[in-house]
Amino acid sequence: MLEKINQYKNELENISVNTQEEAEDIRIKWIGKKGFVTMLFDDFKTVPSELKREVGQKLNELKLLANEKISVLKQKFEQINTGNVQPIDYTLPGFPIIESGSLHPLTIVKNQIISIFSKIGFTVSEGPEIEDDWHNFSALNTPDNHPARDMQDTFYVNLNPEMVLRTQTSSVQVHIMENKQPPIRTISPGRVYRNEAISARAHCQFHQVEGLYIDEQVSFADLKQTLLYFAQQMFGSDTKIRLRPSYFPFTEPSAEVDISCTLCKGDGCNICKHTGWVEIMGCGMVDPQVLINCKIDSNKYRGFAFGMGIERITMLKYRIKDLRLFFENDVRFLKQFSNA
Ligand code: 2NM
Repeated sequence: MLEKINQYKNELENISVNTQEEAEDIRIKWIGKKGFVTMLFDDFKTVPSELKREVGQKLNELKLLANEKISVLKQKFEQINTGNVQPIDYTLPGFPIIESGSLHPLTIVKNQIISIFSKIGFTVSEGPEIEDDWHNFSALNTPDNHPARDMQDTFYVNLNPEMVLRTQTSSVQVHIMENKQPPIRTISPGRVYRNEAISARAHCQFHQVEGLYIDEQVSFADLKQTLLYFAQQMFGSDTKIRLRPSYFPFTEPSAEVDISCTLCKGDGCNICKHTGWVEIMGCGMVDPQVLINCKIDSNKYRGFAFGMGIERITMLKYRIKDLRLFFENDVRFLKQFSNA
């Protein structure tokens, strides 16, 4: 009998079925009323009493094995019938996994600039990208013969000398000054266009934030402190600024603003071309003629203004070496800003 039990055990191990019906046949054949296992239990009566203990134990093992094997065979088809081939793990992420997008680095930095200036009372103003000559040039004291108007720099719309793609967002501020009396404290972020050959350092489209503050007692010292505040918020509290005399048609005096090189802390590196300083924007006191052009009393009011390229600030902040990356929308580039 022990031999038979062992033989049955081996047979059981090797059973496989292809249909639910086959599985049911196996059940009847093994543990049904006249099944192998059931019959063995009947035969148990004939086992000599000194062997009953050992044979009984083996027989029970065989019964367990048979029950287990048959329940596994049956389960296979129950799962297929209900469509649950495998138990569901509810903790797994959904499928297909939908990748979430991220903000463009220029948007991240633009938002940061807006946030920095809004803390000191600047509002945000926006305006059209297609402008007339007055708002883009004439009101800003840029005379007819000024090189900035040259065909090489400015995109004219349908070659109409009156309509241009704005070359700077100061055009937005002309609208503001025309429509609102001081105090004015606003920044204008937006896209601008210049007819330049595309390279690592130049593009025919880029983004600016220009700032304007007009009130009765606005001074150059206010301008300097505002720019220092901005530079330290943007690049860290140990950042220094330096102003160099410059020229813009719409400001007098005018200056270029440098920050101490964030990379080498002034020691000299490639980014600052070993000077310890990097240029980040232009600024100046609004030329009284610009105020007059916009119907603001230039005896009563004064203002400062500044303008920066968002690309430039972003390149410095994230050490990006090629301007073209901002406009190619290569996800391998964009992905890197998903945590920013
Ligand atoms: C700059 C540099 C200096 C500027 C001037 C004005 C306005 F409208 F008030 F005249 N807005 N922005 C300005 C001044 C822009 O960008 C390099």
